Amino acid sequence: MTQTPDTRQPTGPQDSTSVREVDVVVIGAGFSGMYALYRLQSSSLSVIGFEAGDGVGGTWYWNRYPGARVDIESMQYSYSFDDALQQEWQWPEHFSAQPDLEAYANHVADRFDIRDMIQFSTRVTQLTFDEGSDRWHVLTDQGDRVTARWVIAATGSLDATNVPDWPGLDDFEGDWYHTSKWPKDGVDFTGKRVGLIGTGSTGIQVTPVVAEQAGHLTVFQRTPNFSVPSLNRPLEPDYVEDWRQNYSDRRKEMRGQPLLTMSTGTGRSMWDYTPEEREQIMERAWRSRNGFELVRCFNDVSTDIKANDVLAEFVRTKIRAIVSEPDVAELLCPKTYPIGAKRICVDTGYFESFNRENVTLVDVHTDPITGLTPQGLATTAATYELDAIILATGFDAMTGAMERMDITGVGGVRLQDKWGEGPTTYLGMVVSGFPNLFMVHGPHSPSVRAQMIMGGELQVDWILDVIDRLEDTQVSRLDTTPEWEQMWLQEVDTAADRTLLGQANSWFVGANIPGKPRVFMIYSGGFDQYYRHCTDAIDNDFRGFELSNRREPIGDPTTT
Ligand code: NA7
Repeated sequence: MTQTPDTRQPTGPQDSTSVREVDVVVIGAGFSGMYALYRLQSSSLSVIGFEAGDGVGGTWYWNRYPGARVDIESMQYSYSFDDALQQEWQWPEHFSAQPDLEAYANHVADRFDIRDMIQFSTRVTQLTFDEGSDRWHVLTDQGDRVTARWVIAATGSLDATNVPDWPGLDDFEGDWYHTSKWPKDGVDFTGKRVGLIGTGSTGIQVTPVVAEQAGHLTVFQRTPNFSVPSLNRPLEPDYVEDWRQNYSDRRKEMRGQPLLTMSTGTGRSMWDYTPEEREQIMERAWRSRNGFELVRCFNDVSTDIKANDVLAEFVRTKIRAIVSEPDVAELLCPKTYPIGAKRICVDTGYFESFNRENVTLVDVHTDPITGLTPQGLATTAATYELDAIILATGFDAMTGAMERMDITGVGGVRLQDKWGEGPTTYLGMVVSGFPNLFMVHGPHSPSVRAQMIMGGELQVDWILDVIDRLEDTQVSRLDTTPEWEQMWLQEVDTAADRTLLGQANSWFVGANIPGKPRVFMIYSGGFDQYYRHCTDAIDNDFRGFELSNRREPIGDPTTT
């Protein structure tokens, strides 16, 4: 896999002896990191942003695989902080493709002069807390040494790639690609025998596009997924105008919603309706072009297994109607977990792809992959000759990005060790023993269980409000305690227990990574509730936090 070097940014290694001092380091220039930098522009704090990629956009910079597209409506999946921006930006389609999202990120970076605040092609490799000065010492892979009073890790929920530990990967004589590290120049699969492993949101988006190009596409499926047709199309001018005229009210409404999106559901129980009425409502939702809103057409689908079964069977019936070969259709029907317990996918012709002559589905649940060979891939049942392999195998989600940085907090404790049995946080944003370090979309926050651009804005607003208040009162250290982490863990578990989310082996519970502790990693009580917890904590005299001031001269623990 190759990445094209970016010549736009001067990012060479720094003089390894010089240590830069700033007030705030922001890690990551995805949508949340960019918003943090934008907000910090107007503060008196000095700031530097580090970004591993050579451009802005985060998830939408890295995930440039064929078919990459967001599963939330474009008019909603955008920043809300600036009305002029939302009035002027023109989304081409109802569900935006990766190039449009990346273009939007670049537009925002230029429009608000954010780019100069970021050092690109620079990965933060080490964070060490200096207890003497209450500062973080930050090292990068470019040799930068920076100290900061505050660190905002906007490193994303889905950044650390999961490449399964199969024997033979290095011996494979063809090319292999992980979808989230896709070459910038694209890949030409014309006439090739391509293997695609993984049928999550990503694999489901890749399949129809690569099927059009490849000589033959073999899809290796371990677990089938529920997917709804996006019915994507160009945005109609009247629709856009309507949104523009009502943006302010709609954003307000979205902020009060659990998923930070406009709800199109009935808001009522499935059992309030006759079977015929239910069928009509589900059919309307299937054709509604509102993506995963299907799971919200009744308010008990995510909590009542019987209601869930009815909707799941509705989708299975759709799959059986689309896929002409009954055995293949049956294999594509999810039956082992409730609908919505894994994030439901939104596709463009996924199930239809299996009606093509050049697409084959292979069940690697029954016959698992045993490894790669020089010529292709082997399962316990057969071998497959392939010219190229696409890994749509997902991420070491939620904790991976943080754990892959070497983070050492108070008393020399490493974050990886502290999280050995699963992550602990307070409000999904801070970790006890790791003072002055904030995470955006971190474990135990709503993360992907809400519209992530607006969720990121709200978390960043909260973080900067905290920093502002502490700066005013000369507090140099903000920490939380293990007791408050346990309280929040309980809150996360209680919210999850009210739903059916725990019944799937998904990355929500870390089940996709062998050996990862199985704990619920996402706050699923709704962003509206979540934010109430966050603001209440500040309003109640920083409930759950320990504040202190022990600012002393700066040492440099990385040199000792
Ligand atoms: P996901 O949803 O984690 O999907 C990864 C897929 O890869 C899934 O089908 C996995 O099967 C499969 N997988 C992973 N490891 C293996 C091995 N060892 N063998 C066979 N198959 C494997 O990642 P995505 O990138 O699709 O989507 C991530 C999020 O992005 C998504 O939820 C949206 O929020 C956007 P499994 O289901 O674990 O059996």
